Amino acid sequence: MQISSLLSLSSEVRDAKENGKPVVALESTIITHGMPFPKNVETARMVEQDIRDAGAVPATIAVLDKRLRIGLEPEDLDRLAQAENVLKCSRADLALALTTGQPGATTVAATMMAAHAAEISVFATGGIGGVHKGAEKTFDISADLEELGRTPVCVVAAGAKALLDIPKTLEVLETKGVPVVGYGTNDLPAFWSRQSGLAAPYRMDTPEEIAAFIATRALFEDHGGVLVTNPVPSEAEISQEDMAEHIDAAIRAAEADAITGKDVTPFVLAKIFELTGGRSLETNIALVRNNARLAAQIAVAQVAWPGRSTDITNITE
Ligand code: PSU
Ligand code: MN
Repeated sequence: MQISSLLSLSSEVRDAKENGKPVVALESTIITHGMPFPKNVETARMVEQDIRDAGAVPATIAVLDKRLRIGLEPEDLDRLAQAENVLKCSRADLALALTTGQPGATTVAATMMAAHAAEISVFATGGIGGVHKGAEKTFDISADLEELGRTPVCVVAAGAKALLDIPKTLEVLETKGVPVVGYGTNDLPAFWSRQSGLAAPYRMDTPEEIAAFIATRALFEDHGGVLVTNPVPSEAEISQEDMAEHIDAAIRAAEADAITGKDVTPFVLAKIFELTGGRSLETNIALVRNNARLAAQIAVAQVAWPGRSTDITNITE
């Protein structure tokens, strides 16, 4: 049996694959565990359309009926967004949802695995998981970082949320050999805010430059992922000072309720939405759409780059 026997492509993705059109992967945990209904499904639809408008094809990834779905038909997206027993699937959980038949939403880590299996190399999301504040005590480090270190997919995100320990997250990414690119910025974006106050390790200013960089990196075996951080549009930004107290309160609430493991991120996100009275949700929507547009531009630019060739007989001096 091969991984391809588990995949089901949407009609749109199948057509794109057959005709060599650029495809952008999208995760589904943001739909089921990251945003409340009905904003979650409205956003998912808008994000898919943003990708089409930029000349690429969206592939929202999830597990339904024991199939790893690469692209969801509109009725499946609605079904997923309203289902109540959805398993949050990271690397550890993906095969479980595929075996039991429980619907599964994919995190950044699991979406990278699925995208790679379907030969999709660009993926747009909101924010990645990272090293949580207090990780020196809790050891809470997202499997997303491990996946970025091993799976060759370019993830476009708005940086790391300030509920994470951003300096430690950067250190782990460096250890795992993940290039972190600031798109049009020298300062690493911090999700709701355009700036974290930390330097972005690299800066690139065009989708073409990013596509060329990915193609060069792909010439090496086991090169792993690339993280492109794209600042939220200024008009939707919330300053770090404005967010700080809400983040602290949300983390304290998680501690008080003894939330651990994979429940931490969804719990803290829901608490922050509640505390900001929906303002953080509007920012979240704006930045995901912005990332989808950039990911589509990168996927379009990649068409100019031929795939990896392992023929070493044509080595030149
Ligand atoms: N950060 C966000 N929104 C999200 C997530 C993270 O701003 O929806 C989701 C993503 O799916 C990410 C996952 O991959 O949470 C990370 O979860 P954990 O920290 O449990 O690895
Ligand atoms: Mn965790």
